[in-house]
Amino acid sequence: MTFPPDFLWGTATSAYQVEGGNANSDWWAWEEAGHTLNGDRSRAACDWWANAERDLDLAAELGTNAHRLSLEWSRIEPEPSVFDPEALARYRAILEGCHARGLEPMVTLHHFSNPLWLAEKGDFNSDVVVDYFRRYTAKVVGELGDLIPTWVPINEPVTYSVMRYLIGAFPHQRHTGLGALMEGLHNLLRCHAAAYHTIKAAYPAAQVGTADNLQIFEARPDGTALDRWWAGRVSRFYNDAWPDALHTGRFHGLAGSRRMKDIAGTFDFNGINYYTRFYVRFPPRAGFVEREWGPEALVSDGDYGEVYPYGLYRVIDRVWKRYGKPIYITENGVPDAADRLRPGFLLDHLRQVWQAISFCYPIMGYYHWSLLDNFEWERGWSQRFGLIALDPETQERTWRPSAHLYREICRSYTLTDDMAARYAPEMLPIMWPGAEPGLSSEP
Ligand code: IFM
Repeated sequence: MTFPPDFLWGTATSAYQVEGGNANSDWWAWEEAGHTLNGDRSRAACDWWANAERDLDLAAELGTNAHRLSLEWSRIEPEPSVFDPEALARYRAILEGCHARGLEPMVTLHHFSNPLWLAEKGDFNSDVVVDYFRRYTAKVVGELGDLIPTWVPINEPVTYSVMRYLIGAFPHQRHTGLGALMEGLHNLLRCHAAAYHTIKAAYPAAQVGTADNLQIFEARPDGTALDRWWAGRVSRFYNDAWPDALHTGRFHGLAGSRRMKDIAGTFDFNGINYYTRFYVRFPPRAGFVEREWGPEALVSDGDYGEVYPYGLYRVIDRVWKRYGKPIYITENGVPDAADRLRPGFLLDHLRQVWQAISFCYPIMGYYHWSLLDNFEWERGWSQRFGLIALDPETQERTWRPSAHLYREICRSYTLTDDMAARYAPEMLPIMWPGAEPGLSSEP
């Protein structure tokens, strides 16, 4: 299974999860207040603020040619309207480091973390956020724009809002509940549009898009008609509300829709962060989705979810049919400390991407989440998504078998039965039924 020669092979990280020491962020205060599993703290995380270059070297050794990273707003603007030249210089060095290693950067401006001062002003539940976000973006564009070909203003806005306002697992101020969620999403959309126009005014050729957490929501096979109806509602809100709004300029909330100025068409590509499938029942029990799966399902660490590769093909198809834009897989990965599932996960998800490309869906690149284990938000260090294992105490890095597999894939632009035979033999009958291992590598 061969990929196009201009395909982008990447890994993805986010600033707060890897940099360490982000004491001006609302997440730092949230950790201090004891809101993470086992009281875990990010502390030095993967030590990127001091030494991102060590891991960029690993990304290059992996054979990748792209990396998705984010900028930490609370470092760049530690106080309202005060920008830190040293932080900007450090990001310039990191971005130059990407280019020097042949890693094309995709940069996210907001990945779940806010400056504390902004949180105190009500962040996305206050109108002031839009102007602040526009100014922050303008500063980044002015200082770093020459190094950034591809931008994502906001990572996973719907997930972020659900985690804050409905589940309460992410830092939030006074505001929770559905009303606050809708208001927050509305302001996030305004921020996205402000960033899009700011970037495009300075760099018309830059590509600006989304990174939406798109999952499969469906009724269990033995579910009722009501379950199926509810699954459709949940999917339309969770998967479609944000990209639909950017596409049409109309935001469909839970209680009706409203037209928004200057947002229609403010994306050049769809970024898909795909992880799993959720079964949905009506009436919902806790929250609005269930964590359940069939008896055969492969389930990742901490019951994060089932491994459901075909779901990636399904979300690609949905996004292409709705929006017709180029597509990047901006995240895809699995928490799997023992690397029990990841090799097969990689092969089978990439097979879905290959199949979509073969059917002429415009998939431009794939960014595996994540390059190395990092701080997994409210679940702290309990979930290990890295191709490379990290011991946060010693900062020791160890290649998991799937890192070696990904290197073979990135270097050869292929998936072969021989790779499956060596890294994930259980995939042979699934991906190459009837094949004898090794045949595809014969001349
Ligand atoms: O670690 C997160 C990331 O920050 C956003 N997408 C999902 C990942 C795994 O949960």
